[in-house]
Amino acid sequence: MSVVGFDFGNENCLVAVARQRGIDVVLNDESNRETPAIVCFGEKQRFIGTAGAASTMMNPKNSISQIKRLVGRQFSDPELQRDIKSLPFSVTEGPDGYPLIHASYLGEKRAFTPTQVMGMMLSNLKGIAEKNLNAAVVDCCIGIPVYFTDLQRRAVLDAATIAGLHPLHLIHETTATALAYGIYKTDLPESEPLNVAFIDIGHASMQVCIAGFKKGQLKVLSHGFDRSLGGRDFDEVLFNHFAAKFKEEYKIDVAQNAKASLRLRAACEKLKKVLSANPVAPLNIECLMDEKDVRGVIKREEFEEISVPILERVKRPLEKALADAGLSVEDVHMVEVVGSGSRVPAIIKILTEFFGKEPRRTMNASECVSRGCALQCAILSPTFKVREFQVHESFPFSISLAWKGAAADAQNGGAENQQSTIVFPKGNPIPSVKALTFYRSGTFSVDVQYSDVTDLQAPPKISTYTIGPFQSSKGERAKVKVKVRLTLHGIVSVEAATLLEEEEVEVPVTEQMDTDKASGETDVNMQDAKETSDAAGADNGVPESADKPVQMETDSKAEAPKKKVKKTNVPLSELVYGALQSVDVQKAVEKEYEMALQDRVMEETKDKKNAVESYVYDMRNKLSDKYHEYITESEREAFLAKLQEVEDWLYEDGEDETKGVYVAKLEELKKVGDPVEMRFKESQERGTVIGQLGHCV
Ligand code: ATP
Ligand code: K
Ligand code: MG
Repeated sequence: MSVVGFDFGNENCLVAVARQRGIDVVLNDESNRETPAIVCFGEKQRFIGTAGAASTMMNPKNSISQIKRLVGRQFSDPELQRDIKSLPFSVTEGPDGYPLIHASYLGEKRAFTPTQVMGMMLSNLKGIAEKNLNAAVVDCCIGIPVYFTDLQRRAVLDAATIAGLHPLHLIHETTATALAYGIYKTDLPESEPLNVAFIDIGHASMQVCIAGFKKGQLKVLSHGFDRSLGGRDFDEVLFNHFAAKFKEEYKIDVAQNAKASLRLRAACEKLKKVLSANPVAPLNIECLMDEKDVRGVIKREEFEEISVPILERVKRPLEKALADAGLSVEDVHMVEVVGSGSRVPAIIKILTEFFGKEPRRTMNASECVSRGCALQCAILSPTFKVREFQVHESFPFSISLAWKGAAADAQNGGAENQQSTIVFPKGNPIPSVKALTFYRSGTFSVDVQYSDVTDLQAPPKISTYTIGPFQSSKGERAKVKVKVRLTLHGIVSVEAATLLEEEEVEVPVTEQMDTDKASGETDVNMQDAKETSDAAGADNGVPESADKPVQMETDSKAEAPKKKVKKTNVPLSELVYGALQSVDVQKAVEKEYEMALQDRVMEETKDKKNAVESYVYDMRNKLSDKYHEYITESEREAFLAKLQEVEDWLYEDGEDETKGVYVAKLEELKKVGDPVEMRFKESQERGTVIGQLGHCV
């Protein structure tokens, strides 16, 4: 199995692989460690990553970026609405209420889902890993922002499927960073934990994670985030500043021109980076718009002044993470800053003030997420031996199960009889399984939903499960145990429903325990189930006839069933709101295969064309040099003429030919050239032999 970690960023992606000697961030085809998250659709093929970024300026409308902002979000999402305003490509609402990305591909107007485009990017990253490992890559860990909703997490999994990847673990980016930080530390305390705050400011968002480290383990204490606070917001501030300035000075409205906007935004990003290291920075763009060259300059102080509305927001996620961890600033022993967006000095100033200590940059700020992902993958892989290190992850949201009360079940109507209970409270360990017991006489449904959406920008309802049909032997309300799982990816689903029927047979208590173990639940999970019943304060003693339709699973020993329990699986159907159907994912897999094939054919065609071109140049040189003696004058003249003819053809009729045509053309030239080459080689060999003989004498 492959051990690979992917950091899929809004702007930059990184690939880390595990090798026997450690974790390496690998280089892409262009020898860069960072690969831009861009897919550019062309007339003949796609350009992905660095190649995509190179095409952006020439083909802005078909260069898709900021994919991470678009996946798993409804079109009406206000954040998405804000984001698409500054994107150079077209995004519209699809029939399902989710966004569609439009691009011209192979000369046709095409629409793609954000998940599909993310799949293209992941497929490119997979290729980078494969080239470096020289092996197929399927198993991997992918970093995701902690604020990703259930649907966004599912979208990442679908995108991975489209790319032919199998993520073992979608891991929160800041947790990956914490893992990469802690696993190498040999001096972690035995008892009192070392509390470290990790702050990641990327291109579009900010994440905070406070973790407690002890020997051999880390425990995530809390998460904080601002989904829309990152490096690009500073670019936008500068963009608006200069756009207004240029309107006044040069009478041009950059915002009205897609290409000029793109160029100004790119220049502002550069300017921002210069300002991170210098007190003042210039901005010059030639021929920005209406043939006008523009110039500007800004001081860091002024930049910080106009950025106040953004900078003011940095504190909130910090406060929240601290409060949720139940710590005061003095309890935070270390502050680690990562993410390239955090290089803005004003941010560091705020962090220093807040924590009362200098934040540190001991991690590789751009690589730590991918490294942590690869480490996590290595931990999960049986083929790698990794130092014992446990990660106790904490879930950032509260998840409830909601259902209609038993009265509704008894056909009394009454939608008002809606009930719900929190199954996974915020801070719940990941992964986790909990069981709830329902008393019902027929098919019923439960909704999985967020308990609180104030921190989220998502509809509360995640999914609906219909449970049934089932039959109770006594014709009374049957006892149905519903198992809910919070997966390693932070996705919640109802996993199974079991009809429990008691039979009047005396069995020892221990056997009951054994059956539970045999059902595959781990000890941790059993413990979690017990925990819920305490936390939610479920009535353990409610008699079965009570109107209370649901009961949290209690300790199986407390129930002390002296009777044998017959267990029957109850059918379950799942509806996840906004998620792709598996047939659609399958279709997307096929489409991706087709597009990848087209890309490969085009790459090969280019290679074959290049081969013809270099043969022409190479042979021409050799004919006037080392092959000169091995071809007659007239033959040489004819061959040179032929080479010239092919060169001209390459720039005219042969500019845009198929792979087969270039292959044939090369063969045609080689038919003339090979004999010459042969004669040359033969004489060289003879020469060598003679030389050696001569030497011997
Ligand atoms: P995200 O974490 O939001 O998914 P990402 O991981 O792609 O995005 P990073 O690569 O961590 O983001 O950061 C990219 C951002 O950092 C960009 O906005 C870029 O302009 C900014 N940036 C890079 N270098 C500097 C610098 N020297 N000074 C200021 N900002 C910088
Ligand atoms: K990144
Ligand atoms: Mg990042």
